Amino acid sequence: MKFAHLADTHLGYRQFGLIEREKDFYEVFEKVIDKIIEEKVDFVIHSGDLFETARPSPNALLAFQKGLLKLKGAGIPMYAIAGNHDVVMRKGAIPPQVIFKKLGLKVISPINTNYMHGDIFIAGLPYYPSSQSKVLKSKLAELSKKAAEHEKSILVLHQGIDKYFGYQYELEIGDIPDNFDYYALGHIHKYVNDSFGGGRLVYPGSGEIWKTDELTDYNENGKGFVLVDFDGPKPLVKRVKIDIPREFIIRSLDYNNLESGIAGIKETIKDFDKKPILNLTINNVDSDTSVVYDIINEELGDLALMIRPKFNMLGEESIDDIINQDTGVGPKELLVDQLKGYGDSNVNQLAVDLYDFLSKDKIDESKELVDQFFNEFYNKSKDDVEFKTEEVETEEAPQEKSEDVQVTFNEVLK
Ligand SMILES: [Mn+2]
Repeated sequence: MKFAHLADTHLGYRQFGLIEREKDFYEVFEKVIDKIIEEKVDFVIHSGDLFETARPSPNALLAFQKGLLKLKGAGIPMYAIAGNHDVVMRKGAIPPQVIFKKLGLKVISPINTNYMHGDIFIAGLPYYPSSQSKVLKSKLAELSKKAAEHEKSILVLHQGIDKYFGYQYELEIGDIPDNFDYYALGHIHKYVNDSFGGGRLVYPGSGEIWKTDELTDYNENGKGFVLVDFDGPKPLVKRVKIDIPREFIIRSLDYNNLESGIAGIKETIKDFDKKPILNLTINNVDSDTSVVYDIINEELGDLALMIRPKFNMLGEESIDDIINQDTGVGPKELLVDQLKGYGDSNVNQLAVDLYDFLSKDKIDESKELVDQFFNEFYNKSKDDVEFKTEEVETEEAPQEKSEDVQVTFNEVLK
């Protein structure tokens, strides 16, 4: 028995508001499906964040339908859970995956937590926010008991785990039952393949570069999915890399050598099939930034899909410079010094930015900054926060089930 495991395809995501980027995500998904069919697997598992939003556009729905029908034509079923992006965190909300049940998609939900594929027990749960981790843990214990009755079992989840995602997680590694043979995880966009219990725990990573902070992992591991050979005593995991349609280029340029810097970039990107995204930092700028932007745009605008410039003015210290400094006695310097022992540069930058804003009483800017940070690094939106207060009632009060909305929800998921 062989299966494919993928996650975080985020269909419908229009990165930077560009239709080209939306198409890139569809293109990668199609390549993944074609490769899966070529590999003649027995089934596919999708571990959540199938779509970018809980209300996908017709284009996103069609992109998935196309893939699902191809799989169906090849006789390959897909098992899927909802991720944090697939569901509006509101009472009675249903994920878009449900639409595809009539086309054969096997949706794993709180109502329908498990399936048998031959003699393989496939169980899972959709994403639970951290405010619900108590409920999540008790449901995991139930699934673990059921799994004990089967020879081979798979647990499908879309959660952050402290061991792999230190900033924000709903589960600690010790919370996860250890009697499954394969842990099909989603949520973390980088590739993780770890030994856990008697089996393997895998995050296949996202299909495309969803945030630019995924570039480090992309350069190391690429993007793609995994194939799992489930016949032996332990699952054998093989990563399949799928080329993403366009490159992301990150460069630092010096204002004083702008011309040669631009020439170097032109040389790098001139033969690319698709126009890349350029993330440029221009240091020592001694002129109006709009003038520098015009030069860059004129030289590179036609060769790039998008240019994202950052300007550091001459004599102005960048956050990186400040964090790297050894000397200094002011409160800000002390803060920066303290942060050195803390290895996460994103959090360091947030702390320094907040210090700057708050010491100037910029309260609104600080709130905005924190919102942005959570959105970028924790995949959290305001919808999630609203959910926390409501969902506690839904899960813990059984009488909620008598509500019309909840009945509809249950029936659709059955
Ligand atoms: Mn995701």
